[in-house]
Amino acid sequence: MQRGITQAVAAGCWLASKLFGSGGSDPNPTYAAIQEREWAEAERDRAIKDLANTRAQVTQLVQTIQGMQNRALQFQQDALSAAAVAQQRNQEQMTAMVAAERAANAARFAAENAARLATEESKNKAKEAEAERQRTQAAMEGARRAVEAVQQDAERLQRAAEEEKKKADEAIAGAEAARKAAENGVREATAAKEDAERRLKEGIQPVVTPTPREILAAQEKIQYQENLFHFAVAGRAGGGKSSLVNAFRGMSNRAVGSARTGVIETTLTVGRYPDPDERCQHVWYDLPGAGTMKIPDWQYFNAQGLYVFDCIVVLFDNRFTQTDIAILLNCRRFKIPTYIVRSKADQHIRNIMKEMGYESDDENFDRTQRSAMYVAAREQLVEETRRNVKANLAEANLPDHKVYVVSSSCLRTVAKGEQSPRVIDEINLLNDLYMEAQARRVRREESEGISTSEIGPK
Ligand SMILES: Nc1nc2c(ncn2[C@@H]2O[C@H](COP(=O)(O)OP(=O)(O)OP(=O)(O)O)[C@@H](O)[C@H]2O)c(=O)[nH]1
Ligand SMILES: [Mg+2]
Repeated sequence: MQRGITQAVAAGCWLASKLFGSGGSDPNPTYAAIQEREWAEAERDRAIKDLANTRAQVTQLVQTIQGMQNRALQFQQDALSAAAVAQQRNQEQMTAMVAAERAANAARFAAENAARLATEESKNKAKEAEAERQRTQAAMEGARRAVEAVQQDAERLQRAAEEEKKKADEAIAGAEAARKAAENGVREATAAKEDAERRLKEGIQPVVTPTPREILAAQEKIQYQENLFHFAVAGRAGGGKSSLVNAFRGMSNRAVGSARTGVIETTLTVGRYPDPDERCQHVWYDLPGAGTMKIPDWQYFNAQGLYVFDCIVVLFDNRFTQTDIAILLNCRRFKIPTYIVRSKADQHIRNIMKEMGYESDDENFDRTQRSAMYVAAREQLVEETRRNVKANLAEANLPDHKVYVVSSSCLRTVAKGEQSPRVIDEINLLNDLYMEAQARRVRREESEGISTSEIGPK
């Protein structure tokens, strides 16, 4: 625009200069010059006009440009403001972004850290897991070896057990054989025992005959003297033998020099007790009890050397037994005078009275009733005793024999020459024994001259 205006002005000026010359006027212009001049002037006016128009246009343009510039400026300012705002926002966004980035970085760092820690932890855990796995594997290996060892042990034990079982079976078989052999032995022994008992019952004497040497030894043992009469009291253990010997000698069981007595197996060796009355020349022998574990029944006679005594009192307490029968059979074989005596009559009578209903502390029983009962009990005792012994003797094929029922206390009283209201057979027994001794003395005097070495079974 500016350049157009300038060119229009320059063209008008050139035209004017052409028409009017520079500095000098033609005093007689021609018509052509006048027309040219007028054309130039018209051109000049038109150019001026154009110039004015152009100037107006330029002004308008300038204004428009200014308006546009203003608007552009405004736009620019707005843009600047917007840019500032945008920049502000951008700044804020940047700040936010920076913060976000920082946060992201922090988060990433934290995440990385956590991841690293987690990785380390997982690595550690993996290591621990590996160590644990190795430990477990080692433990499993140990357990497997232990199981193998146990299995081997079990197999070994099984083999040992089988071996032991085999041995045990063999031992059982051996034991069974031994048991059968033992049973056979027992059967044979029982048969032999039964045979011996049967033979005893049938009166067959045991085939045990003492030699002259044994007889002499037995005589020496009891200090046998030809001028003395040797009484032995034999029988089952606890029957009252020692008490009877003491009673024969007129002594109580507690007296000094008396034979020892008691409720358990008391007399274990033969006791020699001379009668206190030297005139009668009796010697009493207290024997150990028969039928104990130490000496069986059938050995008793020979074991105690009973074959050397002049007279044997077979004493029993409650039952007349096979033991007593065995002694009697041997006495018969050796022709030794025997006296069957039942002891403890006082005790047995008391027991029978109790069975009859008597109670010692019962006031309903007066003296007369008590005496009557005592007599009845005594009769019962004597009668039952004799009947029982008789039956047993008969069963053993022995001849009937008198039975003396005595109590040691009463016998002691009588032996001392005193009287007793409770006498049963005590006086008879003493008399018969003395008579026996007397008869032997007579026999000895008749057979004077027979040497001691010839004394043997009578
Ligand atoms: N009531 C009463 N008891 C008697 C009688 N005889 C003996 N006793 C008692 O019976 C028990 C045994 O008497 P002992 O004389 O030792 O009998 P034992 O036969 O010599 O005994 P062992 O030597 O062991 O074989 C003792 O407590 C005596 O007091 C009796 O006639 N009447
Ligand atoms: Mg005794």
